[in-house]
Amino acid sequence: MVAVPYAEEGRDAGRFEAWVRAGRAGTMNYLKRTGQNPGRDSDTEPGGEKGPLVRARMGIPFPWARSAIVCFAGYDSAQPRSVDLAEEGAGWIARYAWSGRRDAGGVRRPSDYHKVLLKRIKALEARLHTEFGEFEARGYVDTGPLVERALATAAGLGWTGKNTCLIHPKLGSFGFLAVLVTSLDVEAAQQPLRVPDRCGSCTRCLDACPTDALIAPYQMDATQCIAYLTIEHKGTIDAELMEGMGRQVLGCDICQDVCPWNRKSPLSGDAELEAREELVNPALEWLAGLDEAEFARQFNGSPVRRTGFQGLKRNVAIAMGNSGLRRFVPRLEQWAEAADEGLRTAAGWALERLSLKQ
Ligand code: B12
Ligand code: SF4
Ligand code: SF4
Repeated sequence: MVAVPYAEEGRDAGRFEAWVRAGRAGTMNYLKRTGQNPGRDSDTEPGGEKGPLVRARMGIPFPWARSAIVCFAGYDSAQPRSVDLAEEGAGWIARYAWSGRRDAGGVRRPSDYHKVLLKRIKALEARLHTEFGEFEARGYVDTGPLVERALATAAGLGWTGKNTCLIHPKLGSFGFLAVLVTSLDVEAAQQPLRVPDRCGSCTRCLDACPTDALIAPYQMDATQCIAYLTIEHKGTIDAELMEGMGRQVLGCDICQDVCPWNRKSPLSGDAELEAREELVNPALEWLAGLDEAEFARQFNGSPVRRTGFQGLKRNVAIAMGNSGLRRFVPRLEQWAEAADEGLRTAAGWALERLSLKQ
């Protein structure tokens, strides 16, 4: 639990503003909303309104806030890393998106950390109301108007690594953040100690990032990050970035998989966030062959849903181009005629790349 505004809020607000104004947020317009009209997109967009960025300071969206409870929920599992050798023709879906839970009949269904953790944050809020009575509160997992990693660092959960992830000294960085903003006061004596930066002279994440998205230690240009390209970016992907995307079809774990702080991170064992084995090193052929109904069956209620049916195919086409495997040519030829421009362009690029590799 940390009092808000926390001591380093001004510094963090400056970093966030500089990042957005430098264009690092790409098309993620929700990050650019301004204070005067939080419902609209940024003053950095043509026609947008001037004013402070809503997310930069807690006092803008939550003028009543006095404290925040920040939770870290580990999601590492006993599965391979994206940087390990994999079978020929395998793609990669990021670890956070593999999750599933068993229903009453024992069948594993997709689960999504947003929903799973929000339910827990709401349960925590209900318990606090029983103890402290009436107060204002809002719970968020990922989608709230706040910079969760900055808040988690202030709450003493870990440090911001050079890969920009929040690293917990014992649990590593494979963890989700969940926040409960409250109007409850915290005593000064209860303020958490900050965890010092333990990256030292290591630069593994910067060296391993295949698209050079980590432009400097602690700084990412999201427009070059594979997680952004495969999930957030709609339509056509810049051809210059496609080769670096390798076999990642949804999200990217590379800068965390090479991090020494994740070598011994404990396995989560969370029954609502179990790894769905079929999504670990998934065969590109399998993903390519999913029709819309099967896509919905596999991914409704899963974070994979966010990229959409066409988006996933586009990403698979790029991974096929990077595979060096000629057996994907017929599928790519079919996609090269697709109505969807993003998919068509990716398939055309992949065919060219495979022909160059002959
Ligand atoms: C937008 C977003 C993205 C974007 C941009 C990521 C980015 N680095 O900014 C994209 C789509 C690329 C992305 C990718 C991923 N994301 Co994301 N994302 C977010 C989101 C919604 C906002 C992040 C944001 O505000 N970015 C703006 C930058 C400026 O803020 P920041 O990254 O927190 O940066 C801080 C540091 O960089 C630091 N800083 C800046 N300069 C300097 C200089 C020094 C010297 C120091 C010490 C620090 C420092 O200060 C900044 C602000 O305080 C948050 C949820 C939220 N509401 O906060 C989740 C969140 C950050 N994402 C998360 C996850 C899990 C991921 C992925 C792992 C998913 C995946 N496997 O594909 C990757 C990780 C990639 C990476 N290396 O960060 C988790 C991170 C958990 C953790 N342990 O860190 C979050 C917190 C969601 C959650 N609730 O769990 N994400
Ligand atoms: S998630 Fe992947 S692309 Fe993004 S910074 Fe890390 S290694 Fe680079
Ligand atoms: S790989 Fe090294 S530099 Fe990067 S976050 Fe981990 S410890 Fe820090």
